[in-house]
Amino acid sequence: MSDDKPIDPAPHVADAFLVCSDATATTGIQDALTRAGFSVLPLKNFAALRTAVRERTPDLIILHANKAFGPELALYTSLRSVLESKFVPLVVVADSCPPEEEAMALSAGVDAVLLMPFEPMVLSARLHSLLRIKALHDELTDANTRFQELSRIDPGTGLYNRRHFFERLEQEFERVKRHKENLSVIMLDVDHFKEVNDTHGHLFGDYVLRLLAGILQNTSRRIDVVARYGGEEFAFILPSTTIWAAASLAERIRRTVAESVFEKDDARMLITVSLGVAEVKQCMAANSDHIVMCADKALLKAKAQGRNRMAVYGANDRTASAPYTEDKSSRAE
Ligand code: GH3
Ligand code: MG
Ligand code: MG
Repeated sequence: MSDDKPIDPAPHVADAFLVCSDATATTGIQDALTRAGFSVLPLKNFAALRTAVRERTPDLIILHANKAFGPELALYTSLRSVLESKFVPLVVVADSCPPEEEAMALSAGVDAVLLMPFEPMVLSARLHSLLRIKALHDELTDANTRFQELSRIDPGTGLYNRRHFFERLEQEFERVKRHKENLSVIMLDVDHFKEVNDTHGHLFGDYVLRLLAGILQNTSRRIDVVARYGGEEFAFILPSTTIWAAASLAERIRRTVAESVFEKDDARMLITVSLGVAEVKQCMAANSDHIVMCADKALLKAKAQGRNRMAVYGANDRTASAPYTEDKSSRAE
């Protein structure tokens, strides 16, 4: 193992945490690891390892066991919960290890057991083989995370999709039930959107929806969830928001959209939107679907009253905002 020659480290390949209470063994293992290209952080015991792992995640954890390590094993394998989804190979380097103990260690989650004295070349090869598995695992985890993110996003607008909308609404609904807070929802539908497609084609229609999505995102607050519900319909979750604050936001959105010009090349259009607002307590919503139904009813009211307006569920019709003075509904220019 360790010899007197100065250590000639290989190019850095990975970070290893080495847990070893014996100074001589630490030096021997650390030398071999350094020659194999590892940066090594020596640690005296499990408590030190636990603290170090909370600060940064190593690529590999090596545990030196100079006596029966069975009783300690549960402590080390419990680290998996601290590391969460990250895969960090756990290797035991043991002075001796009866087959039953080796089998138990591998079953408990240890990835390799190596016996002392080890051949540095074999140690290096074993650790590199574990790193290859780790690299594959990390790639898979990253791809999975990217996939999870993409599965929540509407590709046409970059906003959250309907699936994410309902997941979040469910969570917010549970929170409201526990903490008795306000929770409002806005449903928005573009007025006479068919005319946009009919006048300038579907590609321009897609472009208008993308631009509109940006306006909706910029007009709402960071804590709000803005989603494309489907087609030319959008939905907002407004946590900790009273019905009147939600109505005021809906009115601001209505006005901002009506004042925006949607243009590309020779195509130029103004559009308007209708919005329905509902609040959980006000509509006595029993579940997340119910609050969407209430906001939908308010939206229908806004449409029936002439479009380009917002309406509040449960309030009388006078609470619907006055229509925008100039009628710009989907008018081609
Ligand atoms: P209303 O004021 O009653 O809502 O009228 P509307 O024309 O907006 O409603 P309608 O439901 O009749 O038409 C909606 C249109 O939205 C028809 C559909 O082709 C169009 N649409 C839905 N999704 C998209 C999309 O992703 N891109 C484009 N370009 N058009 C879309
Ligand atoms: Mg619609
Ligand atoms: Mg519409």
